[in-house]
Amino acid sequence: MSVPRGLYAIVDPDACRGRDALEVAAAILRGGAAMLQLRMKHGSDTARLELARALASACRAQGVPFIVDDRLDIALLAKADGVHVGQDDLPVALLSQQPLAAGLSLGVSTHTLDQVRIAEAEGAHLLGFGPVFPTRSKRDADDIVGLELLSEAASATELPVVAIGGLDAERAPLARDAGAAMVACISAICGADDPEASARAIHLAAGGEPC
Ligand code: 3NM
Repeated sequence: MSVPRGLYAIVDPDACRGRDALEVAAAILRGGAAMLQLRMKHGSDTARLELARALASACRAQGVPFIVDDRLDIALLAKADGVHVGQDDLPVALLSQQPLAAGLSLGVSTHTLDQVRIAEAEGAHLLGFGPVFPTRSKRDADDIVGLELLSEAASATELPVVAIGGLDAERAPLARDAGAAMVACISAICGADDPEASARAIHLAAGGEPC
């Protein structure tokens, strides 16, 4: 999968202010997103799979790669394009050797330069790096990495680095200038009054192609 530029939209039903996550995602896709990830920490697996399938179909219709957070099983059942894991989730060293995951894009959350180098060596295809700015969307967030370390991370790897944590349209150009291939957001899009307009502004500010 080639890696586009712009907004890496993370759809988290908990961040949608009570609105339907699929409708919020549809608005985000209309605004423009280079990739879209489902992050669903609460709810049943039935609900998770149902939403993943619906999002996979909406993303496919727009030609936007669809990624599932944490869960290889849900990613496979929903025919997603990839799976994203954190440092305490399924190890990318295993996923990259696992025939079941062959063909899936493997993303890994990293927070230090060592983690960047290790994830690349273990077979990741794309790296999240953060939190670049303070975030309220992740309870157990690591220490703030800042723009300087983001720039070092982008230089330390051949892989595309996705900046995450506290990003919005104003900060997206800073992350792009620091070397981020994409800018990931939860609250600035899912929690926005107008998710479509917000996605469009961030996608363009992050260097994405107008859609
Ligand atoms: N991962 P918002 S920060 C899911 O640093 C997540 O790896 C992070 O949400 C990391 O755009 C984060 O609302 C939350 O700040 C990002």
